[in-house]
Amino acid sequence: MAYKTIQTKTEGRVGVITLDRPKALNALCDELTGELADALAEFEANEDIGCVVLTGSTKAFAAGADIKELQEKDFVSLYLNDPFAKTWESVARFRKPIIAAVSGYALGGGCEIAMMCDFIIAAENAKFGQPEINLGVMPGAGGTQRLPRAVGKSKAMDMCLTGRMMNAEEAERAGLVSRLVPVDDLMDVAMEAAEAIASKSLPIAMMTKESINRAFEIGLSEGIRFERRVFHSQFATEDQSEGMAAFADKRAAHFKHR
Ligand code: CO8
Repeated sequence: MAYKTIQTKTEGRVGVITLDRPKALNALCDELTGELADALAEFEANEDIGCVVLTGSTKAFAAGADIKELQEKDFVSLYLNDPFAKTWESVARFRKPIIAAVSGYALGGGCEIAMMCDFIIAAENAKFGQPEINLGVMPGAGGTQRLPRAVGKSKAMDMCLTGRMMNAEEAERAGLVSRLVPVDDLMDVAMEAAEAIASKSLPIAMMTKESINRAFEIGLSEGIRFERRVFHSQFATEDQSEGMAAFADKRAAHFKHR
């Protein structure tokens, strides 16, 4: 499908979505969020895709929701028809692994979308922030919930209440990002990670993601019980047989994603 505000491509079993509104620092307007949801649906439906990389430009992953559009909203219109809800759901509930490759600004909804991904690989120039308080609102796409889970209460309060940005080093120290890389290496490193994930069994990778995400929803003993059930069920897959046989035969596994 041809998009206007994003670009998509596939490389092997990896799908890449690049946010592409350079003049507005990839601000998340209605059109872009709609296209992002459509692109994710396409990759979700495509069995040949095993992992997705979501990225922006060198200067901005995304500088937040489009403030010029947000300015026009009122309570009732947002309440009746939140234009972003479909997109947030489509990223947060995306079932395959998805990596955010962040360079430059990841602010407001941009930071929130990055946090909806499974992990964040950041370039050294990355800047994360929830500056909504400067606009007279608070984060509205999971920032007050996912940020404290990622960096703890103190830093989350600091960022959301002062609106200050966190640089890439601080973000890595705080656990918001999994890897910090030079700007020029960002896509190579992200693609390498995505290719590694996509080479594993897709159903097993999806179950792994589902199980880790459960840790943020339920208590420990229920989570362990969930993990054990899913682990047991994996012995019904062809890929479990292949993975263990390949180890015993001292050869590489050839997963069929079945
Ligand atoms: N929305 C719209 N346009 C933007 C945005 C934005 N978020 N960010 C940047 N732009 C535009 C600028 O207006 C400017 O356009 P123009 O050239 O036409 O004036 C262009 O992008 C370049 O921006 P700057 O000139 O400002 O570039 P600088 O390098 O000087 O500054 C900054 C970069 C620091 C990133 C600055 O642009 C900035 O502070 N942007 C706003 C950041 C922000 O406040 N983000 C939070 C937005 S609110 C939000 O995300 C809420 C999400 C929850 C939604 C849930 C809804 C239900």
